[in-house]
Amino acid sequence: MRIGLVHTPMSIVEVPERRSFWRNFDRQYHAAHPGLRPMRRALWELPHWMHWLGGVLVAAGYEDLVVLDLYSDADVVSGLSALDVKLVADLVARTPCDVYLFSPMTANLHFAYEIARVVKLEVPGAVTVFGGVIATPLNEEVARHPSVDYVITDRGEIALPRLLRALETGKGLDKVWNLTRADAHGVHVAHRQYPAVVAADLAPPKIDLFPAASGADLRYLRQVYALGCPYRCSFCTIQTIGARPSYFPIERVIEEIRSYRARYGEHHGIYFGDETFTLNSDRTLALCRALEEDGSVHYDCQTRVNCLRDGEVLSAMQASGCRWVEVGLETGSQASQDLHKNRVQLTRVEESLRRLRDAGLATCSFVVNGFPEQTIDDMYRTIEWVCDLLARDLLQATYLFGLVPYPGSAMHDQPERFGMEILHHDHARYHEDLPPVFRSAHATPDQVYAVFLEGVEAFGAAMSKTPYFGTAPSEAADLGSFWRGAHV
Ligand code: B12
Ligand code: SF4
Repeated sequence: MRIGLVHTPMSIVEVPERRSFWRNFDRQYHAAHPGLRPMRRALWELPHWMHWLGGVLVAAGYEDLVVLDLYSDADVVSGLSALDVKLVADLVARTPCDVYLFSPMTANLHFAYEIARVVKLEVPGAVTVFGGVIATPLNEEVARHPSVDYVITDRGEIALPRLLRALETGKGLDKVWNLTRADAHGVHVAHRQYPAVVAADLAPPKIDLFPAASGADLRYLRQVYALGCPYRCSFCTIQTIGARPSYFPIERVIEEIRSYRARYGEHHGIYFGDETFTLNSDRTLALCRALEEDGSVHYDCQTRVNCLRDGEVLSAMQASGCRWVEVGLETGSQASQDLHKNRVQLTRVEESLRRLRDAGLATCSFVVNGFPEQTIDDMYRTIEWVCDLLARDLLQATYLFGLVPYPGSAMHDQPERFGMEILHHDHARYHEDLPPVFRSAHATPDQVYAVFLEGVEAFGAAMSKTPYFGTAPSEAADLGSFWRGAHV
């Protein structure tokens, strides 16, 4: 059985204010990452789910795997929803498979449908299977799409090989769990769930899915130490990965890093994909010790600002090669923190950021514009606050995104609880660089978007500062084409 893994492209939203934002963001990033090479094409990172489930498939005896990369081909998409169907059809026709796997996000679900439609035309008889962060909460809707045969909800490690076996043998489809499918009689949802496979029991990833030359298209290599997050932020949709972090053995983490670098480039840094890298000090310290001993790894990670109080952990991170820490600040309003992001005390943020900086760690924040309980003035206050943190070198860089109530998030499922009126379900416009898809009592989508654009401009200007860590690349330096395009 030949299995195609489809890397669905993202739409392109041109926001002129983003140009200098990303340019200055990138200068800060390069300064903190000496030796970083610009990406040849913006693949950004390897699609993790493919390597992860690819490993599971190989372990189950399905070795004939092929990637259809429509993501890094700059010509496939123009604008929000125009897909070059001919290019897609050519690729699909050149890559006939028995089964095609899709893992779209919300904002590119429409592209995945369109590609599945082309698959059905070009390779009659091929089966399409959807899974992941949007197919899970919208399982019934996705299964009803005429070009989708099966939806696997939640974790896919057990369900996917069982589905493939049932398709191969023509038997036992009704015994596959985590499965949704539609036929002339309606939608059928399996009523049972497989347990999540603990990290230590997972098959090793299939490293070599992409050609080695794709290493030139990557910003970094993603590695997971712990999968899962115990917090419940109202806007987050990580329900597919579980609430209780499950840790990979440290030897396996180091081994995977070596294997990925051996294929895609020894120069690559690592991005630790753990939602909260510093959640458990003992665990983090154990990994840092192993990384320091190895001595060849430099890495980025992300965490929550309330999980940064242990000075020993911060020193160990610095000593083990950590160069860049991303923290979710989201908003400068304590009332919003309490509503959407439990356990973050704004009065302690500066202290945590100072501790990071003084430990020698560059810090970048995630900021979200447009929480529904906020007035326009509240939103401006967040922007001023973050600009001030940047100016005082407590932050080296920041992201800014518009709030999107993604299906699967608490906000989407109970908008009234948050004072939101969701205006439409055109998911192509569920995009963090576009006007909000909801209205609140305090602001219209246009008003919120105007603040967002000003925020992008203000943050871009604030990031033009001289870097606190490292040296900014010269104006003439080739940073690649990353900052010229859209990145959401
Ligand atoms: C890696 C990652 C990225 C990477 C790569 C994404 C990619 N296309 O490969 C990058 C950095 C590019 C990225 C960007 C963005 N991302 Co992102 N990203 C993630 C992240 C952190 C990890 C995904 C992952 O690898 N998880 C580990 C794997 C094992 O879990 P998994 O993907 O859920 O897969 C399991 C199951 O879901 C299932 N499964 C998944 N796919 C499939 C497919 C089939 C066929 C089957 C059977 C099963 C199956 O089986 C897997 C194993 O159990 C997630 C958060 C998270 N922790 O999941 C956000 C997440 C997916 N991203 C998100 C968002 C919003 C974005 C951005 C729009 C953010 C932004 N403002 O820039 C951009 C999109 C930009 C772009 N141009 O692509 C949201 C998605 C929201 C949504 N519901 O649509 C998430 C969930 C984060 C969040 N907190 O809400 N992202
Ligand atoms: S936003 Fe981060 S901390 Fe909050 S639930 Fe999602 S992964 Fe966890």
